[in-house]
Amino acid sequence: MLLVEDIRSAPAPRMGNDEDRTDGRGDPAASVITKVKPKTKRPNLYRVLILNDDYTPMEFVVHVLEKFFQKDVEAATEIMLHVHHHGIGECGVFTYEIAETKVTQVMDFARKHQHPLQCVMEKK
Ligand code: TYC
Repeated sequence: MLLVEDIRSAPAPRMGNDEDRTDGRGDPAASVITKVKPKTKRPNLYRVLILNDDYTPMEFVVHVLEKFFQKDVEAATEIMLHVHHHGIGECGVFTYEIAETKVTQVMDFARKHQHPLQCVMEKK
């Protein structure tokens, strides 16, 4: 015959390993709440800028903006004129490696054509 005392004194049903909610420090009542942190990180972004000078032809700067920054002739002309009047202007915003590549491409292209055009990058 099964008595109610037998049930009361029986060990508590055991949890499976993956549902053990104790904190591992001896208090079976303490729960461990683990927060799962979403681990997507936004990349650092860098502006690529060109600088004005007195010698690089306007048409060459427009060509650079079309060739390396995928600008149409209207957008390229607007950026070139902004740089001509204000001394510096933004060609685009990129992750580090892409920005570094653009700067190198522009500097190599300017040197090859013997123009003093300067291109730099700056962390946003
Ligand atoms: N100032 C140059 C000129 O008058 C034109 C120019 C524009 C040069 C933009 C560089 O990044 C530049 N020929």
